[in-house]
Amino acid sequence: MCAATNDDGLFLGIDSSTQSMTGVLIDPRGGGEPWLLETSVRFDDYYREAYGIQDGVVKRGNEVWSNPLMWVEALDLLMTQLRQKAADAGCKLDAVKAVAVSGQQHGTVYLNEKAAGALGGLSARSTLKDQLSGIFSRPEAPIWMDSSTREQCERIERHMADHGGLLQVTGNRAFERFSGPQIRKFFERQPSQYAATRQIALVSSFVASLLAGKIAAVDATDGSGTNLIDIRARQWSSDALRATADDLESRMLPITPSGSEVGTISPYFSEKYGFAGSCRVFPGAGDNPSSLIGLGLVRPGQMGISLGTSDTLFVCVAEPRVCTTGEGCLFGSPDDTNYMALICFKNGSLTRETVRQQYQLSWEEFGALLRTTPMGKEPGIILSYPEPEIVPDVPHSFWLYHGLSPREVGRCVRAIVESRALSARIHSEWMGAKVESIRITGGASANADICQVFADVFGVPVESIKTTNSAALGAALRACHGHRAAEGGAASWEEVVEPFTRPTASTTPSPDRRSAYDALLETYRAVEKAHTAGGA
Ligand code: XUL
Repeated sequence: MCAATNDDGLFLGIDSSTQSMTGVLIDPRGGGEPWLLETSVRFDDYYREAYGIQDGVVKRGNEVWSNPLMWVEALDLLMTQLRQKAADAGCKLDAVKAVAVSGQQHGTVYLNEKAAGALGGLSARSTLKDQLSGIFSRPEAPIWMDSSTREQCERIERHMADHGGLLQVTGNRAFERFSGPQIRKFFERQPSQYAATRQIALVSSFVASLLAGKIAAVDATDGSGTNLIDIRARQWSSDALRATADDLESRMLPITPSGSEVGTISPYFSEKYGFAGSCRVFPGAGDNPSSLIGLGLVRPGQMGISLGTSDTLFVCVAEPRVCTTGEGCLFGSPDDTNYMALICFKNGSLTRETVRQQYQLSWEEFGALLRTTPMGKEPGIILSYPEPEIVPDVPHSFWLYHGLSPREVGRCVRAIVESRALSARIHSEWMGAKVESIRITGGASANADICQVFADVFGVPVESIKTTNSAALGAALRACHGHRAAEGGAASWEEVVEPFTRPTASTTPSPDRRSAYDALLETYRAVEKAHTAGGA
């Protein structure tokens, strides 16, 4: 039951991810057990036909996009669900003091000259969708799964070679999924639509704009996933903007610290869903940076792993150390001081899901096979790239079985999970982190057998927290921290995150398996190197 009165205050985080939109409402001063309420809209359940999506996206070859109008529609539905669930728990949305957004990183939303007026004039008598369908200069939003911009990446890198180098300036080499190369492709291929684009938002800043009823600034964490930012100054780099498209500076919104308020919530949400007019809106941040906060990783050296549509591994770092092998990323942390080093494997849940479906297993059966199949003297390896992969750089999809046959069901289940964990360990070596424990999140982290493999491969305890929606929780905690700072309270990040990020389960590594995995690590490294150009 919600313990908040209107004076105590609740905080809301909204995560707009690839496959769903999730809201997490928290009551930080509830006393006793920290209280949170979660609700989600899974896009395929409602919008599959209307927007032609599968798993939240549309694919054509290596182009992958989603539909920003679908996100607009989903926000109304999420708010309806949230109001109901909050009422069931005995509280009202007028107790929400502040809201912040988390969004899948790198995706871009193209707005025309009508957008600002339409956002500012929303009427609660109609829906968001009906009022905002005309604000896009491009109906699609290319997203992080798109890998179609290799040429644009090369052009941007070439231009930046004379201007300090893209990696050194922005903290990242040109990645096909990053916003800059995507914008460049749009500018090159659809010049008249580019000309009709007044502003370019990121997924997170777009959803924050809906909430604030005005076009919201981009926060430095999501800005650092664009290849357009000066990572140390946490501001747009004019050289990178010039390397990307003409007149881009006038189309990008200002960069703002994650902790500075965008404004108050639009009257649309107050009238329709009962939010107080004073409810603060904080900027949108990337989903991985939000997860960093949502997992409580506010001290340099702490590591998190998210097992979702993509698998990501990230570490909170004090210095902006770039990855010279070109496979890792560097983003700002939403604490506005530290940074986060990250690697992103595009083929996350799809690899586990493909194996599960291939043998028609339920998740319980998958977990049982993982538990009961012994490691064996010569464990098998599966290189699994159902989609072109980011890390290592694999331009064309393929599967490879090494030392086992697809007929060996139990060994394949074990190999698919082990191989993903070994890959995570190898490709995070550049971060140089001395890890004492790992916080794990994302859908697959609910599976204790999968957590055990990660604990054994890394040789450290793997801890999970109360929710697997760490990105939305991170947004809610950012809202809480930002609100307290705006009210003149000097809450430390540790204080804000601690009650919600205490480990609720911890998986201890087995010392015997750790040494077996040390040996298997080298076999995996060799197999990957032999079969992929970008192998370790
Ligand atoms: C990170 C990345 C993905 C997206 C989707 O660089 O591309 O993790 O943020 O969640």
